[in-house]
Amino acid sequence: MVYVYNGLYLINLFQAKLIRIFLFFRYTKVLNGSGEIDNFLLYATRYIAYKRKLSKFGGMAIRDKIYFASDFHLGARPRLAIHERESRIVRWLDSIKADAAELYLMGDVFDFWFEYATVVPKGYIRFLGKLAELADIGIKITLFKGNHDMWMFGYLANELGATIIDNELVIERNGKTFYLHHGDGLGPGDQRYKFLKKIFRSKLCQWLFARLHPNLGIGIAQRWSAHSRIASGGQETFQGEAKEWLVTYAKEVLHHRRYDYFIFGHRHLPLDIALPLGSRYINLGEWINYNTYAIFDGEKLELRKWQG
Ligand SMILES: [Mn+2]
Repeated sequence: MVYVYNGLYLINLFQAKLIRIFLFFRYTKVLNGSGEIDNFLLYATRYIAYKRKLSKFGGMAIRDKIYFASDFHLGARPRLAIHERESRIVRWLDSIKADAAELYLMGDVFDFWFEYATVVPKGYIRFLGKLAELADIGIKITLFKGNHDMWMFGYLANELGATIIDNELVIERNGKTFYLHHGDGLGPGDQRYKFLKKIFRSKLCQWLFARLHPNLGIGIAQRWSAHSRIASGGQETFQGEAKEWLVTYAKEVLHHRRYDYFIFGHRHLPLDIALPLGSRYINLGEWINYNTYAIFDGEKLELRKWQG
């Protein structure tokens, strides 16, 4: 170790170097932003603080958009590998992170979901992790029960702070009114499903199902849901306005009360149809064939396709 004498103390060369650097900055004068002469140290400190503030502000765009998507059917196994579909959804969620205030996932997010008192279905960790990330930065998440995942109870509400919606939800944003529903069991016809929905949603049915060992219960459910058209990758076709039962349903609702937008999933077909009274019916499509979602920017609602 080499020591030098600085007039007061014996210090080593490294310390001497630090002191020289400090003195250089302390006594070098610079012009600050207001045209005054500052010492460099003060200037540098202020400059760094200013830059940090700027990047914090600049990096945090104002989050004021509302996003809607539906029918991911995570866990269904048509054509594309399960993880590819999951990561596509995760990329989309990541892309909305910058400007989303609220996210509405409108049912059939999972191809099957059941919560036992101490057990939840395996899988979807990247998806759930991304949702948690969105929730943690303050994006409000609302999950609707679909016909495939009607058995969501407290788990996702606790983990994500998400709001779970049983049936319809009416919201008003920026003076526009929204009628939101997964879309199952509405409109004319399909008496069989409407009956089954009542049974499946009953406390007794849920209690009985929970008595089955998860390997058995979830196994049966997965085999059943594998028979659905979406699980085989099938695409829906437009039936014409008169036969589209959710159009009929929305028109019926409009007799009693006007909404600007009716947003549904379930139909697995992206649709944007003008209704009476300047209202619109939006169907969010699904994420096996279409990858569509809706975005509300405070003034207009748009149905878009995720290309990422
Ligand atoms: Mn569905």
